[in-house]
Amino acid sequence: MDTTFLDHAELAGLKANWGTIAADRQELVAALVAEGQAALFADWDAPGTNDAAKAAFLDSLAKINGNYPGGLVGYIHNARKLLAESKEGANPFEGLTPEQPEKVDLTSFSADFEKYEAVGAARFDQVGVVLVAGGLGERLGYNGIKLDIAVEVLECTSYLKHYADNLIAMQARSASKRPVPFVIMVSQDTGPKTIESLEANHYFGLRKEQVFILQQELVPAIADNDGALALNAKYELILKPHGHGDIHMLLHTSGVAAQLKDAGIEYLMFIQDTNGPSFNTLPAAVGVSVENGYDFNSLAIRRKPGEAVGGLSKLVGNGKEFTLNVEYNQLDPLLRATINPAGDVADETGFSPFPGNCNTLLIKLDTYVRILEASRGIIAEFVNPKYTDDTKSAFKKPTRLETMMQDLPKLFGESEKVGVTIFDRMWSFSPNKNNVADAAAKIAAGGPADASATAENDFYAAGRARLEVAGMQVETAEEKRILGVPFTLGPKVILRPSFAMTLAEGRAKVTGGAIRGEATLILDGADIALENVELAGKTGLVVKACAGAKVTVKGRFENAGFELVELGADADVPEYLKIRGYRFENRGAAIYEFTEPGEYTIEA
Ligand code: UGB
Repeated sequence: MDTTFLDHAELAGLKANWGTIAADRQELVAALVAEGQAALFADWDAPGTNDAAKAAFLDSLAKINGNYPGGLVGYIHNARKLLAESKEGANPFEGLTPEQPEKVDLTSFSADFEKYEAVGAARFDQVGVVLVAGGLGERLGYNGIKLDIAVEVLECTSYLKHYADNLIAMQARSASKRPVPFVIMVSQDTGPKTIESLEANHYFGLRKEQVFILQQELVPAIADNDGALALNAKYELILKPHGHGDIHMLLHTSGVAAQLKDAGIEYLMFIQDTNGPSFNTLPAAVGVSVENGYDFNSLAIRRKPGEAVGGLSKLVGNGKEFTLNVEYNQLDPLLRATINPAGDVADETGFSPFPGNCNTLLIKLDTYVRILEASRGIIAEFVNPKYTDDTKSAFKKPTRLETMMQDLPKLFGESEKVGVTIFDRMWSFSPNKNNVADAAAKIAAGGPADASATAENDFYAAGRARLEVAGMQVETAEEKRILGVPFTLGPKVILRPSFAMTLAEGRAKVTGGAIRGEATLILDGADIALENVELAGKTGLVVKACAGAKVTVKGRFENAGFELVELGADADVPEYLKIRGYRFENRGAAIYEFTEPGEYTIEA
């Protein structure tokens, strides 16, 4: 190797240490110096001083080099190119005008909805689920991993258990009974606790082999437009998160995407860590993708102008058109520059004309693997430096390359088809992202709260909707503000996925009946049938039936049920309660559990 570069005065320390550096590390250092990164190695201490720190520094460089397709040199090249574009003020939407994307509207439970559900439900064993869970709940004020938070506090089901329950329910319904692959992307921040949670709970009934944990790594921060890697201190890089788009790189580099394709999986459904309703939409979304030949199906809601979800649009111009998420911070300027000088505002429907991205994505695996191979999984990186002034020659603080998972269609050509499926918000999108104070402020400003209480509220609302479709009479209780966040007091309905994954299943299992006010109904089991069941007041009824237990429930139940207890802002309670401001107390709900196969009747 040519080591003349070591003769530079600033590299005298490195030169003195050179003989102690392993050959592969020497190669990497030389490559970095050739890329203008000599500052990383300037002023090294003499051998014998800080040797452990030097070794750790080289280890960290080697690790990052191995993780990123194209290595550190590739990362620096990508950074330089993107930073040059950013400096020029290149507009990524130059010449493009937003139009309506191709979309299927499933905001009501129409015959079409059920047709799509039937198509999707027949393919449960051809679907894998990818959960991106590398983010910390900083906005939420929760110290653990978000997957451990309870999606509801009647039974305190964590998001992770809720997702696992859905996978198990999909498996139970498929002809092949093949385990549904479950890919979880974690980060250094969330990985250990995610694994701990899975192991402590015996993988929530999943097989360990069906769960693929992929860990995203941090990327180096960049100090200037030349792509100089930034140091925190001598021998220590500044590292930052690369974004949820890492999932594509990891599915490629791990070989998992190709492996699942070879195993016969046809679609991957990508979901976020705390969007509980994702599985409500899965059967119909799969049906839509199959029927319409979508390679990429973005699940969406009617977006409120200004809300922090991207807008889905077809961008047309420069002889091309492609359907993309325009991230929430870019939508307003794009609209102002093109079709509406007023920017991100409502149309006559009261919503943004552009459907809001739930970031629940259904991707056809065949197409996906092809795109991953061509791109090595590096999907539409971008950079967003904060410059010190208009000359754009220096940054306020080091920046880094980022990537978002919804940007995959940026790599699509004419033959790939992108569509949008719009669902009712309660049914499809109720993330748990904000602490109570921020949620209350968002509500006061007229926006969605996206908080623990609203996520739980929508969980029950989806249960009520399923009962209503099944023909049960549902009378909703009043809405209350708890610490400024709205919560409907009832009925609180949890229909576990074991009971129903499609509207048709609910319809087949529920006949007549009524549920009103603050009543609670929890059903968990494949073979439970309700015949003219009535629950009024605060009555609570919980029925759980193991596989092979066939339970028929009849009559009018009356008991003291579950009572909501408000906790106040300063209550000394665990964080999962603090982030919602209430808990439930069982004051005498009827609870039936059948743990042996057989035929049972519960008659009030
Ligand atoms: N995530 C990771 O796994 N790794 C990371 O490095 C970062 C995040 P945020 P964001 O649904 O409301 C997205 O931070 O990025 C996971 C869409 O871009 O909650 O602000 C993380 O664990 C936006 O269009 O969201 O915005 C979580 O599961 C809109 O749809 C997920 O990525 C918005 O989500 C999202 O991370 C939304």
